[in-house]
Amino acid sequence: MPASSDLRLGRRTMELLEQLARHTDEPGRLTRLYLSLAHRRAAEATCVMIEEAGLAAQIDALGSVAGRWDGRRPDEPGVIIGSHIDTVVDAGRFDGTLGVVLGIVAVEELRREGFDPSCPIEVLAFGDEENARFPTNLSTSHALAGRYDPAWLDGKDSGGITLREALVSFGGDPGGIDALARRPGSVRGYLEVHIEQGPLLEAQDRALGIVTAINGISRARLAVTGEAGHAGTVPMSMRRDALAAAAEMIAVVERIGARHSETVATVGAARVEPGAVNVIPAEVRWTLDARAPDDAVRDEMVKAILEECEAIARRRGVTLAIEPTMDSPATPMDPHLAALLGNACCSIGEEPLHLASGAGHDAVAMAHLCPAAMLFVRCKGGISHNPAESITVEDADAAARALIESVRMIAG
Ligand code: HGY
Ligand code: MN
Ligand code: MN
Repeated sequence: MPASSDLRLGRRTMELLEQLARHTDEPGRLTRLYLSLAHRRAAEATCVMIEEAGLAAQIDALGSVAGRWDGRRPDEPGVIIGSHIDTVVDAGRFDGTLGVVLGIVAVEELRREGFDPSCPIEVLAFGDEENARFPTNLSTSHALAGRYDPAWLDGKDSGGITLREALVSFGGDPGGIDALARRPGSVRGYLEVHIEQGPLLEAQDRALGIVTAINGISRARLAVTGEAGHAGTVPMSMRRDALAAAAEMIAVVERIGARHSETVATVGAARVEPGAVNVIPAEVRWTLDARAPDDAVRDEMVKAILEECEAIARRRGVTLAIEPTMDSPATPMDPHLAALLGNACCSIGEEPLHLASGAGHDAVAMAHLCPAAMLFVRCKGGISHNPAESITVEDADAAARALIESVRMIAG
């Protein structure tokens, strides 16, 4: 399938992404956290886009948007095309949302061509993939896989609001979560298209990639507690400075994360209390994100980091509280579905690169329900989680055509 005439599919993709990028919680930059007002607006807009593509659509009990095309045999196991519309803080417009929009563009094009699928086709816009607001782990896609952890409802955001409270304010329904679980065997496959968020496709001059496996992720919230004091009067030897202790610990995270070429470890957020120029810091709350393709290596890395941090706390006379918030296993993609995606790429003349994903995705949760596979799209400089995130209209067009061919192969 050659490039669509004047890159129509790529342009349509960029147009829908532009519309969704307007829904932000922070004027001047794109921040759309789970269950925020911007998430509500984006979910409503996505619902309209899916309905305008000719599918029935609704916002589910957890705030995900689900569109459905019954096809010739509605009771057959169907295919789900999905990704997420929540974002990190100060995000790019492509992470997650690209995969939802390409699902919409694909069904629009297939319906325009008069395609009559042999099984249902669904488009899913998950709402909590970044887990950037609450201590959750892919909660909205895990719900479809029947693996929602009720404890997530009691998790609190930085403002002390529980997920349950935010869900009710959003218009969701904590009582409707169990009903979201799909019967095993009811979905024949999950396809997710996502920007690579890394530099390999660009380095190898490939537009598209096939994900072999998704790295495992450990996350935790940590709190170092020392003692506030006067910056001018307390001798250095008598301090229990929470920030100096945290700084030493953060250097440990970087050093141990760098030990293996395949491991990464990041402290993405830190908050100092009371946070005044002339007060010795009393408390520092910070986050840990540690990843590896091998779970045993990841567990060993996290254990080494926490042991050294606890030794620093003892030596400095401060306390260290550790709240694990995520343990997401390394997840291989389904080889058959991945091969089908690869054939679809080749059928449009785009030889794909096969690569692992350092980023987490809803496909990790969906792999518990059904065969899952991911198609990566080249992004400029591999930049992501950054407003400079970008793809070309040509690559968007290629991704749309590869996805359309994949759906034809599965549901033709
Ligand atoms: O953090 C991640 O890997 C993804 O962007 N949620
Ligand atoms: Mn993502
Ligand atoms: Mn992300």
